[in-house]
Amino acid sequence: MKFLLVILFALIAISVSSAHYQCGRYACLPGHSCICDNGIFRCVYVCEELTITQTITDRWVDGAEGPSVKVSVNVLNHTYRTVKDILIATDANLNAGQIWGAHLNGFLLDFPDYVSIAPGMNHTWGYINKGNNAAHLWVQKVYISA
Ligand SMILES: *[C@@H]1O[C@H](CO)[C@@H](O)[C@H](O)[C@H]1NC(C)=O
Ligand SMILES: CC(=O)N[C@H]1CO[C@H](CO)[C@@H](O)[C@@H]1O
Repeated sequence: MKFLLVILFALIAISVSSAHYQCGRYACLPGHSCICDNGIFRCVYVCEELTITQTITDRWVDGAEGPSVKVSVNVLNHTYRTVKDILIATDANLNAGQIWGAHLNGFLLDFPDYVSIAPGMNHTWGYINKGNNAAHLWVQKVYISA
């Protein structure tokens, strides 16, 4: 019985941690962005610091697979400081083999360690999505240096 309770609590802990995610000592709600500004963490609903612009550059229909789109994504730094450690979330089932310039881990995308975006500059990456539309993407986490 005690053993079962331990398992139950472990399962609750797992489900809570997948719904919320850690942002310094805060837990952000799904769909919010964690911003670490010079060591200060905060959860925001609209991430004005980084803007994601998606452009569909190609589309095709494969007999068995149906429609697909090729999407180019610009991540624009809207701050006056350099940003790095960017984590972008999606709710789409992207294929890790059909993404360039970013790395997929479950429903999160990150970038090689050397990627940082200077003020007013973009980081461009891309992916292929099933269907006729670009995937829903949002900023999950960003670090703004001092
Ligand atoms: C960054 O991306 C935006 C949106 O696609 C574009 O309007 C802008 O010209 C780009 N800026 C640079 C410096 O590439
Ligand atoms: C669109 C754009 O360039 N936004 C801001 C990005 O950062 C630069 C410089 O830090 C600002 O001047 C821009 O307004």
